[in-house]
Amino acid sequence: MYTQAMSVGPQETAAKVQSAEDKQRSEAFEARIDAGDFIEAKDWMPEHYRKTLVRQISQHAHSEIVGMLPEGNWITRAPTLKRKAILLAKVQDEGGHGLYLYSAAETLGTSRDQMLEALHSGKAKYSSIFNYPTLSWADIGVIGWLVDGAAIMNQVPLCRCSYAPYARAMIRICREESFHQRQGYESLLVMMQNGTAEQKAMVQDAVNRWWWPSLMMFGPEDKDSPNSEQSMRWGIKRISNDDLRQKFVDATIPQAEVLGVTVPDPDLKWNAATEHYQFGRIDWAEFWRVVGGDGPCNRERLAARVKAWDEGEWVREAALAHASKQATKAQAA
Ligand code: BYC
Repeated sequence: MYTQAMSVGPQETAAKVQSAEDKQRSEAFEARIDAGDFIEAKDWMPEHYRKTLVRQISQHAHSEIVGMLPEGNWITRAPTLKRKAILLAKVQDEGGHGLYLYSAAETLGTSRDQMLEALHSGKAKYSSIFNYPTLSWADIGVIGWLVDGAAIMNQVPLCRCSYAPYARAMIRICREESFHQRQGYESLLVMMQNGTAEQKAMVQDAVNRWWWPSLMMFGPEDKDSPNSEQSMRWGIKRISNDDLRQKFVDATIPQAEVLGVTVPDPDLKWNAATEHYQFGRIDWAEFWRVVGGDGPCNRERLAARVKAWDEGEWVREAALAHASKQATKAQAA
């Protein structure tokens, strides 16, 4: 009886063989990661690695697409033709970044429809920063300078992400982000150097509102970041949330001095011993409120995306009908 209970049926044998194979594959995968190899879409990968990538890349894609909204709001109100053309190009670039990133995520076996469904139902996240309003033209310059500046700091290391399709998408995205950052800084410089007192005050007011949310873009402190350890281990993230945030502050404060603006942090000071700026406490309660859906513009942003999706249904249907007509023609030929 005891031996009967211990005997292994064909299904259990298959499961054992399967798990032995998985163990071998998993060890080979980890060895490739340790050797600094890049992983391609068709390579074997652990399910958790795949899920982590789909989560991060799709959130990143959603951030680009939702990120078009606060700026798109100002295209018709840009002060000159030159600024309008720049802003149009920037917002179009962001649409393009979203599309590369959705494509990179699709290589992992999740469809674009599934990702968009997750966004529209409120299940998927996108960057907290896009839940703040753009109240004046200076906000557009500050988004370029601070938000794109923070984005580049976070995204340059992603060009070396262990998942090759994501890393390749990031190379192109970073080149464009660098232009986005510079155009924002330049537009602020013009206002600060040649503008009226009101324009200068408008820039300072925008910096005051965007500074802390920009620092929050890097995510929670390392000690409170549940995904960091494994993502760093797998080479998905190369630099931690706190280290990137510090690099951003160190790079940005000298730029603020050149502009002639201050950041709204009474505790900010240069620490000669560490050779870094020390900064005050981030309001993490605000961060989690915004991430949880209760920021100043969360509902408005999601409603705008859902409306665009619903109103675009006829375009998707027409594109599919055209593609199937072309396929039938090609078959007949
Ligand atoms: N906002 O364990 P953690 C742009 C979530 S677009 C919202 O540290 P992870 C641009 C996080 O997802 C810029 N949620 O997570 C576009 C996690 O929740 P789940 C977008 C955030 O993934 C247009 C939880 O908090 N950039 O540049 O290891 C115009 C715990 O966090 C945020 C990217 O997406 C946040 N700020 O690290 C202008 C870059 N931070 O998923 C500009 C790619 C954290 O477990 N992404 N959370 O439910 C990343 O590098 C990483 O995903 C993060 C977070 C550093 C953001």
